[in-house]
Amino acid sequence: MSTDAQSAPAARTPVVDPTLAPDPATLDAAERMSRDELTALQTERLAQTVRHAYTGVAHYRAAFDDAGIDPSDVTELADLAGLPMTSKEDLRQNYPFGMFAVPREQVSRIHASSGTTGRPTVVGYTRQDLEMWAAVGARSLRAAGVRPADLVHNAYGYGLFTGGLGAHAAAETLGCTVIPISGGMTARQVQLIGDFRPDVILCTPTYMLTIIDAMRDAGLDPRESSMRIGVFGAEPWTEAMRQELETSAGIHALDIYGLSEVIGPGVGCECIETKDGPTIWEDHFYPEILDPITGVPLPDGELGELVFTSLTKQAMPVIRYRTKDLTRLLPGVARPMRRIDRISGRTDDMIILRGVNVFPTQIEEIVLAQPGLSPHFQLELSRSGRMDEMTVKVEAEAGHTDRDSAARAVAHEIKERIGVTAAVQVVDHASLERSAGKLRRIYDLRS
Ligand code: DLL
Repeated sequence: MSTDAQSAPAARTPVVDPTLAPDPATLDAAERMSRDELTALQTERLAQTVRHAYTGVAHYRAAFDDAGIDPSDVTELADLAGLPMTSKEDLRQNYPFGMFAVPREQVSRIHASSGTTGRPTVVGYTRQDLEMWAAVGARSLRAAGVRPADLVHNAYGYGLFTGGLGAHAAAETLGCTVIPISGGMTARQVQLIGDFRPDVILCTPTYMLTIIDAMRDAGLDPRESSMRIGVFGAEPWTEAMRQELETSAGIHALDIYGLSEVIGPGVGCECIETKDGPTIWEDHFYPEILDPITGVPLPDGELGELVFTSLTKQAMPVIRYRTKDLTRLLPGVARPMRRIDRISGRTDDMIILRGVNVFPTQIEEIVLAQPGLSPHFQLELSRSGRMDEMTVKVEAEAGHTDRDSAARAVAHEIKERIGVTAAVQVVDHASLERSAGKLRRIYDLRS
């Protein structure tokens, strides 16, 4: 992926602040394993998972038989490369419960993606899966600097979305007090943050922007709030957004990664002492990076599509599930397990504008670096004749008047750094739709 590699965010040099690290005695045994011990555990669990998926799921049995693979052939991690991949489409075709590897009565919980296009993606969990999820979630929050007894304001949406209940169980398991506020009704959230004085907030990065704005609207200074840490995920965000959230709210902003098909929030999480991209909890989720076009595995360090094989899941094991998320695998720093770089985008969200690949995260970095502009922006795609056009609509900061020069500066940076011409409209403060969870960035008016 040479063009995307050029546009990938630069790898950060980790700034290690050991004073923020959790007490090593509180880490899970797997977080302290050597690479060799981890490899042995992964190998054993991979063989079990492959057998379980083959026996329990007709889809996997057919896919393995078609590829001429017997589960007993899988004896080492390198054998993964020969196994068939799984896509969201496979899950849709087996809607609703066809990917379950255990009888439905053994499934304790169902979640599902919102499914804006076509059927939703359904996922299931046994009791043991829910315990594993809560444990990796608790591990994630601890890595992010959350501590037992912290008061946690959980503004991820509750319901079929895995964010709310997933983060909830994680915080309870760590020993925190949880406020299950869910998303929306932002004025009320601001009121309760003032009254309850939480230490931690859990929500999407764009919803945190909404909360920050609402605090200011209420005449409050977000930097004066009780909150110390925010654990943000469920949508791509940038290093520039981290700076914005940290300075506007006076918090540490950490990146938590996950997806429903693999488990939910807590597939990996950033460590507060390094803030250098989510550490993947490799004892449960085995990551690979593939060339998104050819499907060929790429070495660590190269940018491509993230693919996961679950190693311990019972209800819905996944073999080489293609996430469509673009990133690269990096060596472990705060833990021996590998990290991923920030997700630079999803293959789904890649805009191809006159032959150039553009990701919303690239625009985010440019907008956030421009004085006088707020972090709220949208991308509108339209067609004039045979030409595709992109308009960046971005809000001016309250009181900022020189909109023309801000618009020109953003257009110039887009041309310089991405290589495409875009129209830039600086619109009124508070005129664009605010996020209540996962924000929609792209408005495609072409069809
Ligand atoms: O969004 C799970 C989650 C909830 C993660 C809360 C973190 C916090 P899904 O709805 O299945 O699950 O969406 C998964 O969201 O494939 C990515 O494209 C995106 N995503 C999740 N976390 C991040 C992140 C939840 N930290 C999809 N950075 C994934 C970038 C993320 N993208």
